[in-house]
Amino acid sequence: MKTFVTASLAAVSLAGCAHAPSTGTATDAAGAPLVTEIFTADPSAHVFEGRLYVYPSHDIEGPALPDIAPFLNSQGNAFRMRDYRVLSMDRVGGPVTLHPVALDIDDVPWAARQMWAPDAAFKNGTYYLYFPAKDRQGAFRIGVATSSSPAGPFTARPEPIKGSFSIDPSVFTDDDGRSYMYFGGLSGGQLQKTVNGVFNPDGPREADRAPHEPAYAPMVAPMTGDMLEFAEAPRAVEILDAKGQPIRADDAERRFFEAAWMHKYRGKYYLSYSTGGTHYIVYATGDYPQGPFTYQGRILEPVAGWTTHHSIVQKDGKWWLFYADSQLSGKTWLRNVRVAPLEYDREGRIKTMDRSIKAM
Ligand code: FUB
Repeated sequence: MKTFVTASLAAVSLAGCAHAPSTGTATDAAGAPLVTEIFTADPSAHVFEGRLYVYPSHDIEGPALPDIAPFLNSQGNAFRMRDYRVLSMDRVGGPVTLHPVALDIDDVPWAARQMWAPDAAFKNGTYYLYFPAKDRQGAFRIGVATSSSPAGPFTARPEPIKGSFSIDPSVFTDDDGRSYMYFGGLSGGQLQKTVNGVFNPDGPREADRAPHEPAYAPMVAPMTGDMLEFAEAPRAVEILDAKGQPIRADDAERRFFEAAWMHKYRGKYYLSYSTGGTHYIVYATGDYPQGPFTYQGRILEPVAGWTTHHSIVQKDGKWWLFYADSQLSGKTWLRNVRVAPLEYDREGRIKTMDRSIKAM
């Protein structure tokens, strides 16, 4: 795990009232946290009704969850999240509203623990919140909840999406109206322990894959018209190198780990993701939403903390990278969402950003 040196960690109050919206913290294109009342991470940003909405994980303090049946052989037990709070703002740099609880684990009939990185979508007058959580058998599944408002509250469906597994759902709607879910995450995200959709808690570790084999890949599935189920069985997305060969399992600086995100720029599909233990956000491009994709380069250099997870959105003609780091807390599992301008060069390549906060 990477260690960052910060001479003084800010002492911040993160008590935050869960029941009332609060407004006032200004976003900062220079990268200040969007809110400090609570810890937030894994930001999925969208423009709904002309306003920027951010759907983050809500990190909470407390001891790591126990590694007991049926949650044996878990990793990531410090990420013990129980609910979702939505952030919104008129524009980057404007005041941020921290909305009340949008969905609580007690209101999700099938979920037992660990509500990790969510995403949201809008179709036919309804807002959809997609979220992973462990079920009572210890397997990550992906749920969906609906609302008439982008900030919720959301009402969860009684069962997870059929055929869903692992973590980090993100939903992209193409210009033709078709929507796709990308998902998956290694190690604690269980992708490597789910074969043909069946979760095996004693299944392989990521390291068990031979170095020369293709790396694990994010999954993709088209959504049904009502956005509540997969229209087809999920399949692995192909990520290739410049020679058309699959990125290999031992290619730690380029291979997929978690946090898949799709956006479209000048007619090309950009699949971005985290490389996990090498702590980069990287991207690959392709001509179709389900791939194949060709690796292009880095978007974000490592930030403070082990995880790195982002989203990319256009607002008022400008592109933005939402990301999170652990600079304020000094603890990997207590993060703060930030935002930075994202730029392309003339060929459509994304310029690499270094948002690491150096020793002060
Ligand atoms: O926040 C919990 C997990 O950490 C997310 O699902 C991953 O993407 C990583 O950020």
